[in-house]
Amino acid sequence: MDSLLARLRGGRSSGGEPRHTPGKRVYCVGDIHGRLDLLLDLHAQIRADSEAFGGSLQVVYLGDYIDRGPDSRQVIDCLLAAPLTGFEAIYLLGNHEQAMLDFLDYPLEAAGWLTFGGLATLLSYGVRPRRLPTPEDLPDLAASLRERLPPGHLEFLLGCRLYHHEADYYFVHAGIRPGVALDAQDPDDQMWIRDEFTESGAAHGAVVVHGHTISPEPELLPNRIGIDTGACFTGLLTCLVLEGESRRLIQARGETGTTLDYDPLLA
Ligand SMILES: [Mn+2]
Repeated sequence: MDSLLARLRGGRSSGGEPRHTPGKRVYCVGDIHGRLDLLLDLHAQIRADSEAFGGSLQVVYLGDYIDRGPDSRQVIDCLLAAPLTGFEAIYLLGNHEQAMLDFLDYPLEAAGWLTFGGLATLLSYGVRPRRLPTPEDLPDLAASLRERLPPGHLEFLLGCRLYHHEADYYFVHAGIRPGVALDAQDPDDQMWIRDEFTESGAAHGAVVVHGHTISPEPELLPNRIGIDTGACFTGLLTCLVLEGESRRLIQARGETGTTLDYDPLLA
């Protein structure tokens, strides 16, 4: 009955507006895609914004830290250094991180990664293919990447979580499959789903905060909040700030990105 009521209320478990845990402020960061410049700018803004807050602080990163932009390795280094002192940090897994992990284990089957941003990540780790990779080059490229991963990077990627559900909010990289319970979602949907989720007006039992599908402006809808503003292409990295019933945005703006490819269907 409770969950039925929550569904009817569009993600609110207790009536009224969706709210987060009392006494807590959450900063949720969208898809970074190798834009260290924007991440550093955003962290500085988050530090300044949170200075006077007396409650507990949390930062949730929505995944897609790597690929496309120029500084994938440096972004992971930055996250590993946990520069937001005093914050509980939650790192979610994006489809691009999963694609990199797949490439390390199965270079031939997962070669598609190189065509949707992975080449930029290889370069950031100092792996420089001498030519456009052919199938016979792939095992060596994966081995070189594994060799060059600094200590902690693989562990970081393997430690990323698929979702974080707290109070009236459910954080996930891509989204969820409408009609399936939040605790029964498929990892492929959580990392990859697109239109079936973004075009659904259904109440999901929590407000789903996600990245993955680029929109020029953040989308604050009754059933979901999308904050992938396409940092690597647009130079705009978005952070959603949740506290009680309030929602606001902080954004880092930089130069329009230069990337190795642009296929929004694969973002
Ligand atoms: Mn994605």
